[in-house]
Parts: sequence; C-alpha cells; structure tokens
Amino acid sequence: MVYETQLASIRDKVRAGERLSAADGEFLYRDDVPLGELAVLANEVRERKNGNFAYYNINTHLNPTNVCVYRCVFCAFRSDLREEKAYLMSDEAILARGQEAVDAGCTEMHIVGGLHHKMKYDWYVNMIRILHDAYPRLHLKGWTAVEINWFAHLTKKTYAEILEELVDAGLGSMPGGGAEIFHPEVRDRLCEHKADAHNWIEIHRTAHRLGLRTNCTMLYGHIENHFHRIDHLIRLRELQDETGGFQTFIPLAFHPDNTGLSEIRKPSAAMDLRTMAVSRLMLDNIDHIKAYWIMLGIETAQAALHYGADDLDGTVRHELIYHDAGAQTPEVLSVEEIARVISETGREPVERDTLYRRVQREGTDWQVGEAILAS
Ligand code: V47
Repeated sequence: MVYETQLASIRDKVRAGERLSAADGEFLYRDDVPLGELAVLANEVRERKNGNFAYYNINTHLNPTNVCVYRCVFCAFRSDLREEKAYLMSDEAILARGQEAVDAGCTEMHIVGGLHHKMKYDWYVNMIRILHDAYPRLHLKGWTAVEINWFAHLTKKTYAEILEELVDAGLGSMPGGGAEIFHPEVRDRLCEHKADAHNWIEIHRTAHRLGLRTNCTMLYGHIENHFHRIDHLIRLRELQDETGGFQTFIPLAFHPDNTGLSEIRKPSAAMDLRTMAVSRLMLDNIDHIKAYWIMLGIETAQAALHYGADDLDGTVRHELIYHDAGAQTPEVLSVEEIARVISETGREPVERDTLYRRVQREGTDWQVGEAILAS
C-alpha cells in the first residue's frame, strides 16, 4: 500500500511538472518499480522537452596523452610515463587530427586526456589555440573540471583566470567528465586525489558565470549505491537551479575490463535504462539527456530514446577511454548509420552543433541554424 501510494504520488508529480524528491528518486531505483512504468514517465518528460527529436552531431575525440598523474581505479586508459603504451601527441599530430575532423565534416572536437607529469599549463592552452587558429569553425569542447583544477594547481591562478585564458585561446565549451560520483564515501575510494565534488561544482559554476556552457556526467555501476546516485543528481540539479549552464547530462555506465575494478560485472541493460529514466525524471531543469552509444551499445542506446534520452552524442572517431575499458561498439558511425539507428526507434534524427543549434548541410558545406528549443 505504501508502495502504491508513493508510485501514485510520483506519477502525479511528473504529470503536474512538479519536482521529485530524493526519496522519490531512491524509490524509483527499487527493482519492484517496473521498468515499463519508468519508461512511460520519463518519456512524458522527454517529449515535453524535446518532442520527437533525437539529436546527434558529427564529432571526433582527441586524447592528446594517456600519461596521467592520477590513478583513478576505474580508468583503463591512463598510463605511467614509462609504460609501453604511454603516448604524447605532437602539435603536428594534433593539427592533423583537426584537418581530418574538418575533412570528415565534424562540427565538434571533444578534447580530454591524461594529466601528464611533464607537460606545463601552456601546452594545454596552446593546443586549443593552434587548433582554433587553424580550424576556427570546429567547436572545441575541451578539458574537464579535473583538468581545470590541475591547471590551477600548476599555475596558482584562479579558476576564472584559467577559463578566461582558455576561452580567449578558442575553447567553446566544456565536457562533463570527471564528475564520477560526488559523495566522498565513493569518491575517496575511486579517485582520492583528484578534484573533489566541491571543486568540480565550483569550476562549472565559474564556467557558467563566464558564459561557457558545460555538460555533466555520472559514472554508475561500480561501488556506489542508489543513495549515492541520487545525491549526485541532486547536487547537479542544485547547481543548474543557480546557473542554468548545463546543456546535457550523460549517465556513464562503468566498463570494468582492464581497470582496478575488473571483478565487477558491467551494469545490465535494465540498469542502464533505469538510470536513464531516473536521470530524466530527477533532472527536471536540464534540457537534454544523452545516451552515449559508445558506452551503452547501439541497441541499449536505441531503447534509451524511449527512456528519457533525446541525444545519442555523435558519429565519434578516435574514442579511446571506453574502448580501452572493453567497449565492443564500433569506432565510428557514419551519418547514415546514426540516422538509421535513430529512425528505427520512431524518433526524428536532427543534426545539432555542440550548442544545440540545428545544422543544415549542402554538399560538403554546413551552416548553423536556429537553436532547437527544448520545451
Ligand atoms: O570522467 C573512465 C568515464 C569519463 C571509464 O560531455 C569510464 O558530452 C566507464 O565524460 N568505464 C569521460 N566510464 C567521458 C565523458 C564524456 C563522454 C561522452 C560525452 C561527454 C560530454 C563526456 O568517462 C570519465 C569517467 O567518468 N570513464 N573510465 C570506464 N572504465
């Protein structure tokens, strides 16, 4: 009876556009709340905000080095300086990636990597500058809050000073990585030394104040529980109430292969879809929820478009973080393939740029149209 009452109250709140509480969120994670029920509710919110559209972009990844001072236990990508797999890209190689991206019609380059022991702050700023100078139409979505925190450590500059310098060099927005799980019970066991929740949030707050749009993420399916996930979502929701600067939330399913947590089983499709729906329902003030196909697999990403998600990310080339951790997805999808993946679900594919403006193409040329408004 208590169960029925709580579910009915959640249904009423969702239909009335009212905010769900932390207790509601934790309740929705119970196995005895049917997935079908979550799908209906999350889909209602998703269609209210984004109609039948499902967005994608044409993008590429750049991971300039895998050498990293941190030893996050969930990461299969990082390397020590002297390991055989360690690499560091030259400016020429980085620029060649920019050229390849432009030739492939990309509108976005997603730049993240390790925090190399020997590389100075200027190397990271310069990379943005040379790419932007050479390819000014390519939107550079780069450096997570973890990197910004590292730059502050290296330079003793404020977050605002660093972000202003990066924007001046050509940074267009920031990805949502490095958030993992904010709660210290989990964070201290996953990635003890890197930026904590307070700093991650403060950096995004500063970015938003400076007019830089950012994304946000949550890494789930490892050592956290429902309480930690809902706590994480509520911290993001609170910052969004304050700034409105987040564009998209991306729930990231943990991939255990080649990590320090390889004994953990990868989250099931049911858990992926439940997390997608709960995220859509809890984050009432974030326009978009991304089903990152690289990490979910194409089949689950398709289903996710009916569990609250409205975005699949991009065609994606040169992704390493998930593939090093055992992702079996292809390395890249063509535009025709991603459009088919979307159309098969009954959704309407819409190419967007990083800032969610419609992209119109004619031959090899493209123009950015008006913003595709959520709700
Ligand atoms: O912060 C690392 C996660 C993140 C593993 O902003 C892992 O549009 C699962 O943030 N298993 C980086 N996850 C990726 C990221 C991202 C991806 C796509 C789009 C956007 C965006 C951001 O990947 C890291 C960490 O949370 N991660 N290792 C792993 N073994």
